[in-house]
Amino acid sequence: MCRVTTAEHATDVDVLIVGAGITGIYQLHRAREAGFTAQLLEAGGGVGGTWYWNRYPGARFDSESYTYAYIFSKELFEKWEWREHFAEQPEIERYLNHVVDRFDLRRHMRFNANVTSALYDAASSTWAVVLGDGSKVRARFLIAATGVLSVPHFPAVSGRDDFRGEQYHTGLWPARPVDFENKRVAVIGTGSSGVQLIPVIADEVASLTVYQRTANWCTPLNNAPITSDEQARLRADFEAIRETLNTSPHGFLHRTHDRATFDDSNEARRAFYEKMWNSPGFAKLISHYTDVMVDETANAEWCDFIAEKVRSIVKDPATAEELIPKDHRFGEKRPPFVTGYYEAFNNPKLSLVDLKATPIVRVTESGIETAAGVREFDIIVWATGFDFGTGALARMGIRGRRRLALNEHWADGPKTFLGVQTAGFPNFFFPGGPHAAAGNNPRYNGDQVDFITDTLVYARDHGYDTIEVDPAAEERWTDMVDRNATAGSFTEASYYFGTNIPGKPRKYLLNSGGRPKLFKEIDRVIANDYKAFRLSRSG
Ligand code: N01
Repeated sequence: MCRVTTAEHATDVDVLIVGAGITGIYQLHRAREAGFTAQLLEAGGGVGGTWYWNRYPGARFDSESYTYAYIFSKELFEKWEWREHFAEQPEIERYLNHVVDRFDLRRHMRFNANVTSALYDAASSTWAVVLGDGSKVRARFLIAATGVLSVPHFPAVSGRDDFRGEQYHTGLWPARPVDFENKRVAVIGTGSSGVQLIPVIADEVASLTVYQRTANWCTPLNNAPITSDEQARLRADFEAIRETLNTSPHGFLHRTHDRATFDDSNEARRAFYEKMWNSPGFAKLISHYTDVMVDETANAEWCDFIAEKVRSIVKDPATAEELIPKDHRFGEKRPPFVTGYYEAFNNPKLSLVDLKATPIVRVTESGIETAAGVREFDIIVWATGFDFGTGALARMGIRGRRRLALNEHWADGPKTFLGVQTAGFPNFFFPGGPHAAAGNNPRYNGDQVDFITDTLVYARDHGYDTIEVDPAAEERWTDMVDRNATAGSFTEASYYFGTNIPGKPRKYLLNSGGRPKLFKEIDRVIANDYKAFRLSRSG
């Protein structure tokens, strides 16, 4: 593959992957299997990506473990027995290390290898990549599997550096244990990370103050150990499970429901809501009434049911009211799934601060000052989210043709074809990045990795070494994403529109066409002999 003209531009590898998360590991495996030389660079000290950095107490899957895991190998699926339906971070990290070793991928990986710049050289059709330590790698293809939730966001609160106690971000959690025993702890943020962490540390701490700006529609995860009968059934059903995960619109095993909210009597609806409340994870979205996300009255009925549940669990009525969202409906933001979250507020050590009523003024040397006064702390946890979708790609110093910076090309928001390539940046791919997400992460990221690998193989088989998406194809896909952005349930209340990051363009960052649209477009590309791409030979 490495046809180059000068020694200066000789490639070190055919394929250079950035990121040892679930997508990068799979991309490395596929590239190796397809016969390319490959290397993977990872900024962290180990394997896992999101599941390496987010090691805060309570971090776990909210997709079923066996639906989030790799399904490319029957032997792997059979060999690895998940302990719980929704595995906790340490088990996930062990699993990903197991995969890396099982498929002999570690020798192609470099850790603590932070990419600081990546420059496309048009003469040789190669990428020159520079790392934080000054070392360089030249590759034919650059594949950034850098994830959507990999750049933690710290809000611009004054005095953050003045605090003399310990501070952590959930997305940058240290590998050593954090000792919460008898500490006065503040948690800022009540998204999926905050609400997972809070109940897990509640018993240890001396006091726990939860700083909430927006209440969330949390519903139970309903986790459980996987019994030996269930393990046997999972093994026996592997082919059917794989088929469903590879073809369903969301990449889950949950079945869709066939009834709308008001098809049922009040009594039947109440029983159905109880069933949903007790169902695992994302079943509450996928297996719900067909109109719950689209019909306002139907959505309000379900929200009333959740609010009633919160009031029945949380003993202090004022706290219960504060925990019930009043400014958005269920599904407008990504709903978190919880274990013992509402119950934790019955612990006298917990208190809730409503940041809409009393905003943070500043962080002091010893605590947090709000409009209501100062509270002192030993530990502050920032569970304040991420620069979603484009955050990591924007920080890698990527420059394409004529040294155009990716940040400039995307100044008004990402432009992509299938969420895998952008025009003007030949031989550069970004599976699992913006315009990709459509359900269970590893499933659509895996679709993209498969498509990218097949495209590289096609190019090699036809004697091409330069692959660049046609601007018209990019425009078509980007228009589709933007046009359908408001057709789903998410609104600008969600960070999926970039609204949590000051100055970020308000553009939809998921694939609003969903997985069916991705499948359809991939089929079209293949049927048209990859004409959506300009394929050429360098030199
Ligand atoms: O981040 P978030 P996250 N002052 O952005 C608040 C995945 N995930 O890390 O809503 C005060 O959801 C902010 O308040 P508001 C999952 O996809 C999965 O929790 O903007 N508060 C919000 O409460 C998830 O969606 C799992 O008003 C401020 C919180 O910080 C994604 O990661 C587990 C603030 C941020 O919530 C991100 O979740 C964990 C400020 N200035 C995460 N700025 C699984 O279960 C922000 N906030 C698999």
